Amino acid sequence: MKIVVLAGGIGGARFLRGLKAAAPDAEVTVIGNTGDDIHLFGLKVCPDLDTVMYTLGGGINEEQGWGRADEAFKVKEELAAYGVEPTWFGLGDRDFATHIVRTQMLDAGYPLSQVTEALCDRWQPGVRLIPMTDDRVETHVVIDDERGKRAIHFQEWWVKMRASSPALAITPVGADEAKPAPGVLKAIEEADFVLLPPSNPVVSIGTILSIPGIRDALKAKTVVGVSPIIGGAPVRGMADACLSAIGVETSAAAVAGFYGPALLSGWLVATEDGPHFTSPGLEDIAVRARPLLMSDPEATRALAAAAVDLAVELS
Ligand code: GDP
Ligand code: FO1
Ligand code: CA
Repeated sequence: MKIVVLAGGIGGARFLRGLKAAAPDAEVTVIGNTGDDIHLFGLKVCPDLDTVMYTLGGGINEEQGWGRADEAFKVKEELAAYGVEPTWFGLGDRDFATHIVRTQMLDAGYPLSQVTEALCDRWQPGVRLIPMTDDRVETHVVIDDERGKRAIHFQEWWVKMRASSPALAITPVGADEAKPAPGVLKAIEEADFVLLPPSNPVVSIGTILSIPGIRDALKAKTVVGVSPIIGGAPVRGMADACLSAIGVETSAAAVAGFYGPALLSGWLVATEDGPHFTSPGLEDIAVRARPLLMSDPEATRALAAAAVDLAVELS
């Protein structure tokens, strides 16, 4: 069985861990979001790719969901002592090594997809991890605060400001001219079905779908998604602030509507949301209510198994 998964960071990575347990023999290709990427201290940082790689490779900080386990912050302290900005983004010493290797290879001329493959040689995530594109795409957020109306990098809005200023717009800068990375369209074409984990619909899945060619390639496929929204709120993080920015309500039904029936064949909502799920215009999407909390390995496996079962049923 060949499965393609579009993934952001924590939600995507945890779902993938469940999928590996639910379908151990499947060949899984992960198309990772790179809109969160940022250049810091001369280094290229790819938070969502690293979160998937570390989570599946056993190197993640489990409590936090991002960054390395057993981490230290000596380099960060030294940079702060020099007064070097930014100080609001916490790169750990172990994590720094990943960004140094990545930047060195990019500077030598390797595309991000090959660099990611090389990093995965160490981590052996058990899936093929491909960035959505080798081109530079960065999500920017337009805000209007006491300093005026301006666009800032997504990480500044998310990490530094904790989304405290409402986003007037969220844009994947560079996406229009970007091409899917080598292997992305072929993996979709060859897949038995495609899964959308409970990743952020706007800045994770939405960004991947903004790369020309990817959404169209998915139209020919059975696509099953898992709602990141339970009972009208994101399970963690501030996805509601992203959904508000694009005028989409924070509910499982509204996210299904945002993806739309042209993309989604099946949609898993939380058990408690099942009875309230009304979907005018979405009658063609097969909706199933299941426990959606990835609270422990067994619950996560069962969730991924439910997504696979629905995809097999609809294929
Ligand atoms: P990020 O890139 O690290 O923000 O991670 P993703 O975009 O992959 O996923 C973030 C989304 O995961 C958030 O909107 C959460 O609501 C969702 N999420 C996190 N844990 C769970 C869970 O246990 N169940 C469900 N259904 N969604 C979850
Ligand atoms: N998130 C934070 O809230 N604060 C941080 O200092 C931070 C550092 C960081 C370093 C490496 C990395 O891969 C991820 C990091 N994240 C941090 C998480 C991450 O940037 C965001 O949660 C996502 O990009 C949003 O999806
Ligand atoms: Ca992300």
